[in-house]
Amino acid sequence: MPRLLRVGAAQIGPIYRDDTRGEVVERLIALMEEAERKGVELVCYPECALSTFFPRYLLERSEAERYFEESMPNPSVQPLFDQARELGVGFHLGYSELDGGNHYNSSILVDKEGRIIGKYRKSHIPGTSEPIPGQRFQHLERRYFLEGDTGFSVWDAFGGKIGMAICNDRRWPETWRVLGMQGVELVIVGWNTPLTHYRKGISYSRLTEFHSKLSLQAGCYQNGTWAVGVAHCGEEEPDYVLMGQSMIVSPLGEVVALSTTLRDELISSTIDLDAGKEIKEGVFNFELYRRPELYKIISEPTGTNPSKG
Ligand code: ING
Repeated sequence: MPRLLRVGAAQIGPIYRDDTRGEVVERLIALMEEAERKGVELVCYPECALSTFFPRYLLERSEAERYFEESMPNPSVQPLFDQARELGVGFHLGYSELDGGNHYNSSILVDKEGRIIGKYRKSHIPGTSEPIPGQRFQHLERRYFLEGDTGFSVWDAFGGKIGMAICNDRRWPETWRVLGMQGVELVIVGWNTPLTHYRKGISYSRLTEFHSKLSLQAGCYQNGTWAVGVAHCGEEEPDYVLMGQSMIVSPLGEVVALSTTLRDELISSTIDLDAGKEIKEGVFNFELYRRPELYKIISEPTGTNPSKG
């Protein structure tokens, strides 16, 4: 009997600088209601799903603070938790977390009763902590967020083994392998990825969407896991466009659902959580084929060619 789970990627279009939490939560609830009508059991919202993607700005600390959640849930997002419990739908939510004075780029996994069953804090924080001179938009995640201290975990939930990653994490094979070693069957990863790379003139800007898809397809195939990738996307202000391409990817690396807009958009699929079994027992039978004694260098801080920064 296949272990079926109906999942949805609830892509969020532009959230403008002065949009209130209440306005955003209404949009999240509308997507959850659409998902429930389509039989979705687990709705996945993106990274930083409650506010504009503020790391593009150089802000005073007091201004930046307004984008952080001091508790989760809290009065602004409680309606989302209530609606989820009412509809019997679980969800994933990315948000900016303030915890004891520390600022993290975080995500939670919430069950169908509205209980938080897992929290993850983004490990790979891209961008810079100081603005790059002469650039109209910045990518100051390293100014606003600490590197996550949770590491990568897998939770027994929704009838399977669910893991979380956030945005830049998807680009690092270590993310996927650490989850894969824990038997992950579904990785949920939200993102805010500027279509025009935050460093001007970068050679790979033109490949932004390709590299996102490549990262998910490779991660899924090489670890025999499903992934729901979900974008916070669209033109959040003139000339600042975040990519979409929310997608659901199978353990064989196939894209089974793909968003086609840069707006609020739900894509969904009924996934078989056993679909990765054959490849995990075949090509990627870790116990039989892996050679960890040869891999030690990848747990070192840098390889033989440390980056010049
Ligand atoms: N955003 C981007 C991401 O990793 C980035 C940063 C963009 C890195 C393009 C490399 C290339 O998708 C976040 N929020 O991590």
